[in-house]
Amino acid sequence: SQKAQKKVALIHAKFSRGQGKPGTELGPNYLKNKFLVSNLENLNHPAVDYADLEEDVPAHEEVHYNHNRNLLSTSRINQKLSKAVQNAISEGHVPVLLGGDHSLAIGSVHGTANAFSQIGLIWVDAHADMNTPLTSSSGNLHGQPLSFLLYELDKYLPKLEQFDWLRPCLSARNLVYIGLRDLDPEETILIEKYKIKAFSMSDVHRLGIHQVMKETFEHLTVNGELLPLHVSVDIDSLDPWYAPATGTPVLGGLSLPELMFIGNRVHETGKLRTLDLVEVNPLLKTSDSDVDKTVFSASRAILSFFGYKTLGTLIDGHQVPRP
Ligand code: 5AB
Ligand code: MN
Ligand code: MN
Ligand code: MN
Repeated sequence: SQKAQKKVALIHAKFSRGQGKPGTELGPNYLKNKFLVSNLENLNHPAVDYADLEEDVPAHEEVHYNHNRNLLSTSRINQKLSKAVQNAISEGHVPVLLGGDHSLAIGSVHGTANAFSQIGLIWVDAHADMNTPLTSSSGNLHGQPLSFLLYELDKYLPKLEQFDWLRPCLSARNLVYIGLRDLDPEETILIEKYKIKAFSMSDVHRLGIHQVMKETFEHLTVNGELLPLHVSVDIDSLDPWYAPATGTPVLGGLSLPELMFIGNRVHETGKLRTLDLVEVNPLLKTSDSDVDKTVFSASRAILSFFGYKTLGTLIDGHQVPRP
């Protein structure tokens, strides 16, 4: 029988104020389904409900900065999230953030970064999420988490007293993007200026996902050892064929098998420390099958990071019956 493996600490984050479309706060209730939980159990990574976070700032108390909305609620939930992630890791679990919008990566990555001396961050997304409050055209914080996290971008941030608790915690050198295909002009400048490792969809086609992962792990290896990994999966990294129910879909994305390949390769390294699955919005649908498809894809994507393969899983003690 297999040795006991880490538990998955599910962190439910019912939050949508990092962007303008209601619905991502419903994500956790859809993502924590029977298929996910029973398969995690079969994979020897049983799930525990670890934390339940929600937006708790009345709309009239929200703080805005120029056109950037909802700084107070975004700061507060991320501060709690960072603590939950750090606690879960210190108890020996692998936290899995069920979002919620991608502004939640501020707290999630901050938590992982503060639990280890150095981490590698793999950001799987159609977007670079590296705007600052000064470059963002939308004013949505879900397009800005990395500007709050990277040491190199600190000098571009205005002073925001709501985020007093937050210090940058990640070097641009330790970030790898996969799936990019919709960047804002300043994001392209920053990726170039700080030589950030970025695999666009075009790179995925040129190299193939196998080579992309090989180079990703090479890049995140320091002194011969792969860094502890935080993987932040935005469901819009997938092509809208696989994940239509999301706020900012972009054509020409990853296939579900490609995303599951990423997950399987990460699982094989044994270095996954935290996983985010964000931006599922069950209200953005033209039919119920749009939600089913998106949740199906998201569940399989999460499971792939814990060893779920299309070939199936060997269950402890399970036998083929004889007559
Ligand atoms: B997501 C855009 N760059 O800043 C912006 O879904 C889109 O977390 C951001 O990747 C998309 O508003 C944020 C235009
Ligand atoms: Mn995105
Ligand atoms: Mn994103
Ligand atoms: Mn495992």
